Amino acid sequence: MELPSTAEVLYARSMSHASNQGNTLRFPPGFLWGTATSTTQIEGHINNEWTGFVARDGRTCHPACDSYHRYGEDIQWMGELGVNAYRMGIEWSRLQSAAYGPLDQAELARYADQLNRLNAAGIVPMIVLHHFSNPPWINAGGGWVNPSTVPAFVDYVARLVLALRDRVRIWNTFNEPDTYACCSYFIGQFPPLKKARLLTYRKVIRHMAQAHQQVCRVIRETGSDLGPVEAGFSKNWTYFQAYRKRSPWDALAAKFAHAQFNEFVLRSFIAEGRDFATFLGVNYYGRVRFKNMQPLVPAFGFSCEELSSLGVACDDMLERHPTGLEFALKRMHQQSGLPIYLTEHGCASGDETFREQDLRENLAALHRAISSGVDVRGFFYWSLLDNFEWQFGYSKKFGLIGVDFTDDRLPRKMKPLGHVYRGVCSENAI
Ligand code: GCO
Repeated sequence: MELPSTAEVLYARSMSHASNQGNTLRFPPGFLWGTATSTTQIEGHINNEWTGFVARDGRTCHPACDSYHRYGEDIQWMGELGVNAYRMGIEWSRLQSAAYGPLDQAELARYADQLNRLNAAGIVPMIVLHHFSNPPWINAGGGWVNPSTVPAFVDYVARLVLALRDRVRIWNTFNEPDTYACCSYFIGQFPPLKKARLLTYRKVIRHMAQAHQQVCRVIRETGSDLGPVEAGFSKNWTYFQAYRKRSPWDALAAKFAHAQFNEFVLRSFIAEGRDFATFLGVNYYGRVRFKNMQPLVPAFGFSCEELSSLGVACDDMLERHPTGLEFALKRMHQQSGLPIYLTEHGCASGDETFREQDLRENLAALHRAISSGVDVRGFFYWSLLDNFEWQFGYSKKFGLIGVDFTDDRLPRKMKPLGHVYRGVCSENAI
């Protein structure tokens, strides 16, 4: 761990906006408290590479939460939570039916209506332009392996940003390019289910980084009627470590994962985005430790009980590592020199007490990072709703609002953690 410089310490002391009163941790005025979702995971009625994909629970992404029709109700739930921001996707495959084609006006009007309602409710939208899905005609051409996807995406974004500049001020270019390229081309769990194609993985990252740079430029040049326009991508930061420090193979696996999935991606995107990005998005869940070259996480088939007997505390996906958040934020702030939005953190579990503890510990780590001078401007809880968790289907419960997927009417219900989060939003504190 690196020690802070004197200047950082002085800056931290002079910070008056994040304060600690008694046991209450106060966040800076104007801090954004939001939730996050993605199109494929909640909308339903979608035509992209996930449409025919059958998840491990035997189900597909249709109709998910049917938010395509029920976004009005979802916004009412956001009102119940008291959030002042919402990170949501706009689905490329709905808006363009061919490269360089016009935007579909009916689909654009539906998103415009959703944005009008959010803005009217005082909920700042942050729009994600790419979240693990492409239109079928992009996939038919090889997706992000094909360099011609870059100008096609830039063209689409230019049209979209121009059409929505009166409704959107914050644009999130790519969500977790690392997860997307790794799951699609290295561990074979996302379409097109390719394995061990390291060079392809790196090519996809490079193309996305180039597109990121170009769309940030387009976004900055187009501007927004709502105020200073913001643009940035979201990096998923996972700690990769050996379970036993002295195991050379596990150390090697961890080193490889860190180099490819953290360092290479950050370097590529920060270098490419240097001129035009205005923020860095960070998604943080926790840690993956390797034992006998196996990642010790439920997402790779271990049970939580088994892992807990090894001292590895997990939600239904990954190992929790709240203290790591503070250092991840410091490190990325230093490397990028940009303000940060924590664009995702969440916990999947049926145990709401465990989830509350996870939220408290992660917000405390976030608060420590802010107090020590890291410029973090908002936090988006993953997720607003229980939803379609990619290869796992509907079994991972990340929602603040529960959805009953066994009932065709898909009823929503506030969960205990939703009440806790409502308190955080209304107090700007925990
Ligand atoms: C990701 C995505 C989300 C996930 C969430 C929980 O990180 O994979 O941005 O789509 O659903 O992170 O795994």
